Amino acid sequence: MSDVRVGIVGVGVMGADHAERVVRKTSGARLVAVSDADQARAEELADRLPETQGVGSAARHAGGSSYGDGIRVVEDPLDLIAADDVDAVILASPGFAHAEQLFACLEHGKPVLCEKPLTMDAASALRVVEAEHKVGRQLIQVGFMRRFDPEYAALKQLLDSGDLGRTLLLHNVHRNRSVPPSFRSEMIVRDSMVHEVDVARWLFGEEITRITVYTPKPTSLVAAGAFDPQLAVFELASGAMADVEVFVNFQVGYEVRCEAVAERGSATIGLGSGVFTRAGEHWGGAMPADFRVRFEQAYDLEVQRWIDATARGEIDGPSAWDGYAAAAVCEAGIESLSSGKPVDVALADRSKVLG
Ligand code: ISE
Repeated sequence: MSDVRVGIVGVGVMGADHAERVVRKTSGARLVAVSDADQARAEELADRLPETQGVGSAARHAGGSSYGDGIRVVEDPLDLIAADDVDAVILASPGFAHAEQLFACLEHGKPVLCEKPLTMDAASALRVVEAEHKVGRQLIQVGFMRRFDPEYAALKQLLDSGDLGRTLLLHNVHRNRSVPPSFRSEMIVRDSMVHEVDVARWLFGEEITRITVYTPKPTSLVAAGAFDPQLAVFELASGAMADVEVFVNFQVGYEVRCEAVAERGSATIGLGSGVFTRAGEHWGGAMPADFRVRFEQAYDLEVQRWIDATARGEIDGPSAWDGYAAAAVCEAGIESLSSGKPVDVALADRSKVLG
């Protein structure tokens, strides 16, 4: 079977990481084109990547030989999406560019793994869901990679088994070492907290109906006026609740934890209990520097399973609806961030939209 030929739009931190992943670690895939608003960055990446690609890909079956044709740099992302030699697209461009690029993927029938957020607001995300529905098959998978993390997957399995009874509460912690000054308070909701929004919907298997975002005393280590950390409470349709602390300038390292409280016990993941050392005058383990390190395995599994599903003409992960539902919660969250009040989530009726 021939490889899925992948094009990547946006090769900043995440897009470049995915490019390395497709080229070096993913079987059945070949990176053929990249595009970025910063052309020099795209060229530098294309030059840096090896010509021989893949783990068990056609290149390997052919004895590991190079295909001989390098990775093309395409100036206009819409040209990359339309290109005949691109079978599937990874969108790692900034969120504000997603809507137009997703519509182009749908128009050309291209399967797409779209980094979160799906789009910038609920209305445009719903238009994407409706447009995909018109195409008649699921082409969009959203990059909520935590669903592929072995720890999160084990937690989901445990909760779904019913061994602990019904799940009642989730307590989440989400800390980044630091973010650039351009990462505004709303982005903490839309780009960071959105992960817990998806985790809560996924673990409980139901929608979030209301969100309150509190703004505790801010850190003095970022520009005045930034709301960091934030504390949010999600209310779910059944009355279950989830809380999350998101603190993106924590200074120390990357830390993501989730504790589920159920009727007959609780379960916690993200304790980082890898190798524990006693050396010098320290004891303990290492903290990952950022999400690429902490969720490396999740990203690898996500992309491999997306490629395998693409080859079968399917998706295998969070859908456009999941991206839309998260966008609707974040929109309400951003409103709550400024009002300080609980805000109801306005979500379209799924059965009416998807039939
Ligand atoms: C980033 O975009 C991510 O997706 C990370 O998982 C998250 O921890 C970070 O806060 C976001 O900026």
